[in-house]
Amino acid sequence: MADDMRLFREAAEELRNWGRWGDDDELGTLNFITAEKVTEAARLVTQGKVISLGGDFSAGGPQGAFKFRQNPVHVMTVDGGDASTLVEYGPQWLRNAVAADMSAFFADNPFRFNDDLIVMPLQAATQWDALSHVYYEDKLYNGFPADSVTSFGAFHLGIEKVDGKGITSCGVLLDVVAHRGADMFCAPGQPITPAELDEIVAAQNVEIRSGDIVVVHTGWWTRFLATGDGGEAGSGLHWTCARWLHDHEAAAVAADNLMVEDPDPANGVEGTFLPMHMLCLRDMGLMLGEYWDLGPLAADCAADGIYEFQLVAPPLKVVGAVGAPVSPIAIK
Ligand code: UVW
Repeated sequence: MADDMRLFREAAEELRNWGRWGDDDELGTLNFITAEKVTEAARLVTQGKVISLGGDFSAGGPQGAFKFRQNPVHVMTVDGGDASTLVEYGPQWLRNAVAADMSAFFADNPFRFNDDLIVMPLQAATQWDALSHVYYEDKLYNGFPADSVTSFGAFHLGIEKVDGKGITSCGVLLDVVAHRGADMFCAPGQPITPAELDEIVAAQNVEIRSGDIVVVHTGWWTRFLATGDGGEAGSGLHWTCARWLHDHEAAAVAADNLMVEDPDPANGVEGTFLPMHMLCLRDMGLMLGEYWDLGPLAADCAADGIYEFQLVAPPLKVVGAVGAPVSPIAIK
């Protein structure tokens, strides 16, 4: 049964970090990542293993279920055909315009190259939600006005603002799939509760410390790779996990599913959608990573029993963007 709005309002009051790192702060809980924390993360590298947590950006991506997001459209703008045929056979106007421009490259010259172009929503695949992604009641994180996100982009809390933090820290994988004995996929209707996170922390014999990035394996991406169905909801964190992340001073949270949190309104707060997004992004200033590919990392952690790693996950620095693609890596 959905919780009521009164509980949400109480949580928002208690968890709100506005002013905690100054009135002009645009980093939120990334402030928990100190120089000492970055050094601590580097010390987790002992085996020389590099594990990619990034999904593919391709026409076969997870988009399509929501009409406002599409999969990437990737086209070539220069390829080998241009070198071998365009100069010789292209229509005159094209030869004038392009071939002339490229004659230095293509004529009497062994050098050849390919170029390409991509059109896509910044939220198409593995991504970070910037703090400007979600707001309510006309306010963004730290009280910045919602109308500071304009058709020119976000003047406050754009993704490029996190540049100074990397984003890199200690990552800790919490493997819900293994804990539930699930095959690939945590079924819808069973949100991950704070108590379950505590159980997983105990079972894995790990600790969540200030500045850690919490990485939650639900199995959704592995399931998507197997079925190609990007519309399946699956479960995620119950909205009350926002408090758990707050109490552990997590720097950020990432998961392998669509929204990190459980999207089922029956498990949320009656009268609103995605309450954990609202609390994390707008009240706490805590970024959400979505569509991460966590299958290989989970397999590796199960094999060596080590669930902590150096996480390196810098978003693409798109100025004013409210989210950005990322190809995170875990290094052990
Ligand atoms: C919304 O919150 C609308 O999207 P996302 O799941 O990408 O954060």
